Amino acid sequence: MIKVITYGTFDLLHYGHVRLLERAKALGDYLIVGVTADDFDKSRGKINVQQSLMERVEAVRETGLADEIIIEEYEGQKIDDIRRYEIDIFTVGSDWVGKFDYLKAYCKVVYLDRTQGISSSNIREKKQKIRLGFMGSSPMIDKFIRESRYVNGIEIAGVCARKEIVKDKSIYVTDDYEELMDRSDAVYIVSLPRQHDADVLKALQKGKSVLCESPVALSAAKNEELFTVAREQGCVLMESIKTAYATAYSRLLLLVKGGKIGAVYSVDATCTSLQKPNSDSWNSICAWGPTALLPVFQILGCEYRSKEIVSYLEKDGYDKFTRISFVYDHAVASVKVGKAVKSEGERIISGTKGYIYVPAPWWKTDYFEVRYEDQTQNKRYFYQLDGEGIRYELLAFCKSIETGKNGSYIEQSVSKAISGVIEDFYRRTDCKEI
Ligand code: C2G
Repeated sequence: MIKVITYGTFDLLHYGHVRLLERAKALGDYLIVGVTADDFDKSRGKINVQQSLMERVEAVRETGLADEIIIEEYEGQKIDDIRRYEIDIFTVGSDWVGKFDYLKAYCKVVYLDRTQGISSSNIREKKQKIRLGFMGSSPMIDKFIRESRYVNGIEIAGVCARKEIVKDKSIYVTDDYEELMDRSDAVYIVSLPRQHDADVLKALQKGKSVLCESPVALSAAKNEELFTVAREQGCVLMESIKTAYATAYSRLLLLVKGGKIGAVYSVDATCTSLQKPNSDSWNSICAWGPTALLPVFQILGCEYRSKEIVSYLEKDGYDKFTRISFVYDHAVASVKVGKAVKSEGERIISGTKGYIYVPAPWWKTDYFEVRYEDQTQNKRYFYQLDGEGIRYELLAFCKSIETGKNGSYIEQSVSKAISGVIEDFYRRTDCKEI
């Protein structure tokens, strides 16, 4: 019996894929098809895959061409599979010619002509594009513009900011927010925090979906009102904290929630970056507070018993450094944020079985360790992070707009709690100064 194997993403299965599978099948008596797992696709830069792994597996199964379907999850798995399944022939489309010659040491390698004129990315491109406008004179604008180019279906509508902010001179720049919104289907807002709620409301009232850099609003009530308006308008309102979209961050949350370190009794997070304050500066609690608070609220919840906000304030109320301590019914948390104080940007989650250590800069990490009393049990995790997580955040935003389903990785309760803490900072509630 001649056993053949081939691999692919098989997203939005089309006749190019089917023809490949038919010819692969004809090479032998038994065809194994390896469908790539989401994480594996992400690690090799394929972030725009529309269908879930199971949808893609089902589509391949429905062709009736595969005698067996396996999942391709890691680099180098092909060699393992060829040995394990005693494969005689590896085959793949001619767009890969030469790339798998190394497999000739294990089996015959056949490159089959790729079917011209069709591809999953062409099909994706045909989808309705989302014209995305960018609002705010912040260095984040350039990062988001650059990252939006990795997301199928985004068309850059323009930027409302000071001209010098936008490095790419081919992009339309205006100082008129109304005009920007008229050219856009959705906007990314990174104006000054005190402008956020007004900028968000204007966009929602014009029927534009919004991805707003956290905090969405400087009060819990205003935060809630904006999400209500979004629902009434049938628009998406998503909080932007890129850390939430880093694979390592979301995998860490799953491990914690799955009990990997036992009951969590403490969450500690520090975020600092020295920056000379100027008129456009975000203060420490707005610049870093949302990121530092995210793991606290996502792990311990938003119902804390008490908190204390201690800040090192300038005369104008600009906080150069702020520490926020929380007491929960069965846990404590502490976050330290600073734009004029430098510290170790680490995150530590302490539990009854062990703890998780995330090294600096934990907010754009691709790596963390689960550590135990018996150090031989320690585990290290690495998940590739491209673009600090921004492209995945933009992808989630676009998918939310296309599907009408909330694809945000940040619960609305967390968004509201973040706005609530910042509201108390400005009201000087639960606050002290040093
Ligand atoms: N294919 C084809 N004709 C097309 C499109 C795709 O013959 N018009 C072939 C590809 O060459 C590949 C298979 O169909 O052999 C699956 O294609 P994709 O789903 O795009 O996945 P790809 O990443 O190209 O798969 O590690 C090997 C890769 O996973 C190959």
